[in-house]
Amino acid sequence: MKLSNYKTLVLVLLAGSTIYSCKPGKAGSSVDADAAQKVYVAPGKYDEVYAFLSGGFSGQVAAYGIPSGRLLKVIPVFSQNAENGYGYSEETKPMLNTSHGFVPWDDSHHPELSKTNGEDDGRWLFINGNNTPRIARINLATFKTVEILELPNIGGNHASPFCTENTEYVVGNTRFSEPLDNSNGDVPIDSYKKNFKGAVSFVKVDKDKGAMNLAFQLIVPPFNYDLAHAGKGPSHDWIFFTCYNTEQANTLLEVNASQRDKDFIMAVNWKKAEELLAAGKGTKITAKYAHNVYNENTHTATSVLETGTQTLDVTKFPGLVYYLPCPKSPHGVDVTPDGEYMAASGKLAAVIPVFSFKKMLAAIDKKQYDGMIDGVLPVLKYEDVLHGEVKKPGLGPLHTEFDGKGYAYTTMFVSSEVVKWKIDNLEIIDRIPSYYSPGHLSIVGGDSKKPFGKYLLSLNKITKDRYLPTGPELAQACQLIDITGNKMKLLLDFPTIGEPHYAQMIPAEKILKNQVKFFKLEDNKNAYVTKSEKDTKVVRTGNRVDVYMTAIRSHLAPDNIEGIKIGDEVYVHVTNLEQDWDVPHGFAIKGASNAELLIMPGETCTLKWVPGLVGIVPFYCTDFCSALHQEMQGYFRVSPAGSTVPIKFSIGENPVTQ
Ligand code: K7E
Ligand code: CUA
Repeated sequence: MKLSNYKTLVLVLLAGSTIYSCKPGKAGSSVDADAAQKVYVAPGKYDEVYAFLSGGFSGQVAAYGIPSGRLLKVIPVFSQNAENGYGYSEETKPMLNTSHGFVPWDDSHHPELSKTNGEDDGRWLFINGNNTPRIARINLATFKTVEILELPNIGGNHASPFCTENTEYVVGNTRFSEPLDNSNGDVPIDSYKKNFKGAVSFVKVDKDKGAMNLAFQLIVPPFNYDLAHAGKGPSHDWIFFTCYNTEQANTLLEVNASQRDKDFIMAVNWKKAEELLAAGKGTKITAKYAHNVYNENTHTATSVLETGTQTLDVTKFPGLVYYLPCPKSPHGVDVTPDGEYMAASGKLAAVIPVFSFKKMLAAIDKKQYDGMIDGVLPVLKYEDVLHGEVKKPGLGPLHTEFDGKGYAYTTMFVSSEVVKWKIDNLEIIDRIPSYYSPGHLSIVGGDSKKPFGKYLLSLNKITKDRYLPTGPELAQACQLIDITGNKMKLLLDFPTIGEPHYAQMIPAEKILKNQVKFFKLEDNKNAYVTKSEKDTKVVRTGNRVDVYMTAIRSHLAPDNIEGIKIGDEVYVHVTNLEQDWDVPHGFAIKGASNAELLIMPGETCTLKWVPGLVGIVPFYCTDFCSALHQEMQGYFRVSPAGSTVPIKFSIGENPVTQ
């Protein structure tokens, strides 16, 4: 979230508060004496943990090694990435298709690891596109984005993507309620209460392949839905969403959506939704949304425009949703490893309410409600569902994770600290200042059934005075905290890309064992693959020219190409013939209004080039691949439109004689 959202909050909370200081000053940090030793990963040694941080407004995901904080890779997801041609190559452009056309950017907030039996399994990482609502899936064997599914009927895919216990679904909910896509959206904005709706998307995930499809959407009241977490163990069938703006305001939300003393946690019984759909109770509505899949055999993405989705209007099916009152504009909702408690964080609340799942079921049984929403959706009584409140936790609680030893850790945005508390008796055990204003935090496996504990990352919003200044915008901030002892210990600050909202951390061995080192050339099914140098060719079809090129240390073949004319569209399909780990080749053409290609061993990538000037145009490999990398180059000859220079290509002809 952006700081401006907090202006009112800060003012409200700071009035009358002198205990806490949220303002970055020249605070030193109490770094433990052995901190350096704990984060030192000797040259040649691997880190213990992978951390995947959302890039926020960069639209990407970044992978870091923990405890060193070393950046390992930026995984392009929603934004074009010139570094490796993602979203620029012909093969990957379709990944960024949407119902609005080609959208080369998004705002990514919440990475979510796939789960098996409630534990992180290291197979896939999901992440939300917040702005143009989408969910992406990254294959953690290749660190490539392999699927992006657009979500219809919603605006701001913020409460997303959260996995159910066995990744049966990844679920997303709307931040901005809006008229459904199949209705007339040309309505006055102040007809909000009448015409606007929320929609919860349930995306089914194939158990073996990971393939996603939008199974159904629940049509819900037009609140703003913020975050979610699925149940586990006893609460397996449920998923919980925070909602704010239950006032249903459509303007000046910082005031109008903060009127009520309590907003809600919406508890959804997704098993029940499945039963209703199986019984044919769903209503199919038209909706347009793109579904983009990257095939790892053809190394090519395809984009399909889907046309409809199943829906269930929750007001028509009793028992599908219940509301738990939750103090003041709740943000995060987090379920304990045993699936028994839900900790919620009200941004304007003075306590952290912790709800009991068992009590929630009992309250549902009792049917003594605290009123109904829209006349039919039960609101449970706060006292009936409450396990208890963490008192005086600090100011501006946002997000909570767990260490698996009975403790919870919550970020306090306004009072700039991480607070450790005990789940059973709700006592505060420890607090540690963070520098400054933490949003999410992440513990290794901290939202799963089996937290690994050990490390906590505090993902901070302000870095003033932490790093060397870099002009008006300072580096983004992250802090590593040791949670092995009773007291938390600050180990390390390290800067990150974009704005890291949330992160997921996982022991490295779970990812290492599946790593793909190169793509087998024999399995390459790209339509334009060239499997050996002798098959390289240049083919003209009208004004389209296809160049079938290969790359291997240290030449590109062919490397002399003539017969290209102004008015041509040239597609250069480069196959990297290497069959070894970490030998990508790059490819770039002078003046091409496009990025380079970075072709993995065994892969084929295509650069589209429309030559604009007559002359000789050099091309070369951009990745320093061998001692003779600088020799890995060639020339196109571009002739005027209507020229009769024939297509000609070669390598090694016209040798130099002394
Ligand atoms: Cu709290 Cu988008 Cu997860 Cu930012 S959200 S902090
Ligand atoms: Cu291939 Cu440099």
